[in-house]
Amino acid sequence: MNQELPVRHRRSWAEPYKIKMVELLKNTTQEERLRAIEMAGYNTFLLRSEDVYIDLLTDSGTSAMSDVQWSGMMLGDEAYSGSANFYHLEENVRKYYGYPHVIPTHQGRGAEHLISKILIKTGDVVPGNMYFTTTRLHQELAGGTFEDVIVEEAHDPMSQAPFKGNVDIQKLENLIARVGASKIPYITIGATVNMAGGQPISMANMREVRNVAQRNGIRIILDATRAIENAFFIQQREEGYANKPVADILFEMCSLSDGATMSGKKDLLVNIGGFLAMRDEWIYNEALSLVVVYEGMHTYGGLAGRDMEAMARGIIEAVQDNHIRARVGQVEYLGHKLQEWGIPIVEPIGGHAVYLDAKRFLPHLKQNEYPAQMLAAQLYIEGGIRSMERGIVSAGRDQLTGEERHPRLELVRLTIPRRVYTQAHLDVTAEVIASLYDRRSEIPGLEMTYEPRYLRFFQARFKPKAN
Ligand code: PM9
Repeated sequence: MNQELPVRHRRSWAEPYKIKMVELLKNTTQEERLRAIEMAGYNTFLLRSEDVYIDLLTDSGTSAMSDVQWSGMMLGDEAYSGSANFYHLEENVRKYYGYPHVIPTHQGRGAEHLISKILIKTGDVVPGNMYFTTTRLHQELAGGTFEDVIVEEAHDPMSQAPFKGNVDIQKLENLIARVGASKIPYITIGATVNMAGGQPISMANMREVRNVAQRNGIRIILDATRAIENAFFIQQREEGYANKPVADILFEMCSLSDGATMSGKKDLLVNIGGFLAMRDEWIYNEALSLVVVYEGMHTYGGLAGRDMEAMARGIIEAVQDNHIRARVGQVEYLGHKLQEWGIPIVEPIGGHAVYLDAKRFLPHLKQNEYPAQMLAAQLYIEGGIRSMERGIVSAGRDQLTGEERHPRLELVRLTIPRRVYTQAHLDVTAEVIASLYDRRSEIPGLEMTYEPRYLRFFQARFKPKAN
């Protein structure tokens, strides 16, 4: 936007908010950070947050809530059942996402757990536009196998395709022909696609998937975690949507699915919360039975009334065009800076994060030396910046063979929390990355010293390999 104009004639976007309360940050020395990362087994998840200067680990639950959301927290109706805040949440999910039935859950994976248990039988296959860690694990624990049907461009960090989150329709049709529609309880559609670099799916592609699914009697479950960011990309890039509000695009996207799992900790600007939403009465009744076992009554699902109120109010703020433009604009600001300096990142720049391409950043390391894991650790040592590995460690092991999966993307995610950091923080981040890039050839690989059974990236430990 506006990039071609001389700077003085540009009209830049600015954040549509001002700051009322701040949290002070601690500066640490490089020696202190080296000690901290060693204690954390070279895993940024295991650092103490007080030892971090700029925290780009995740945008999950790390957003700054507005005064309107915080005042809503004081109106928490903490009744065991029938909380007024639940009904407010239900009303806003119906209005903006369009699903008639809503069950709150403590966060996104609570919703994934319920839908996987309800719909998947042993031996089933669940296609999707690239795996997500918790989503795939719940599908596997329910007896299913995940099959990736994303377009090939998604695996290429340099492809400039505008919708790298699209489903490859041919791959989907081949899969249905191979295993049979009766073995496919639903298709998971991620919007945006986190593991591909925050890449969007187009409305046209969602419509095509819908047609294939309807022809074969297969449901579609949308992972709506960052669907508002996806709707923004549709507005910016897809023909026919330039003049549509993001809220309308979101509603149309959801209309092409049968239900959704949601982590409110991302798009919806809250520190905790999620929901499962659906059209089908039968699924709703099953979810009503199961939610009381795993989350709590269906009118709170593991959340306090105040959390549901904050999420209900967050929905309204999150779908505003000026909010989402500034949110994605911040991510693009950091990405453009790194591009200008020739630092290898996933392109086009994603919606919630900039992803460093560790394969090109550290070409001297093999994938089984965990280059992205080490790059994330080095970023912390260099400048106190916390990021997250999204490569071989996150991909884990094949459930049948026990072998490590080797994803084509080996990435470090610099995730921007919503409404938290300023442009100056992003400048510092880019500068730290640039100085690390200058001494990249000195960076050694890692070996794993502890591997947990599930979702190993959260708690695995490593040590540098001797040269
Ligand atoms: N995403 C993230 O940092 C949280 C930690 S990593 C497991 O990106 C999608 C697309 C997500 C997601 C979490 C969940 C699970 C589902 N889908 O963390 O359980 O990005 O609320 O949501 C993280 P919860």
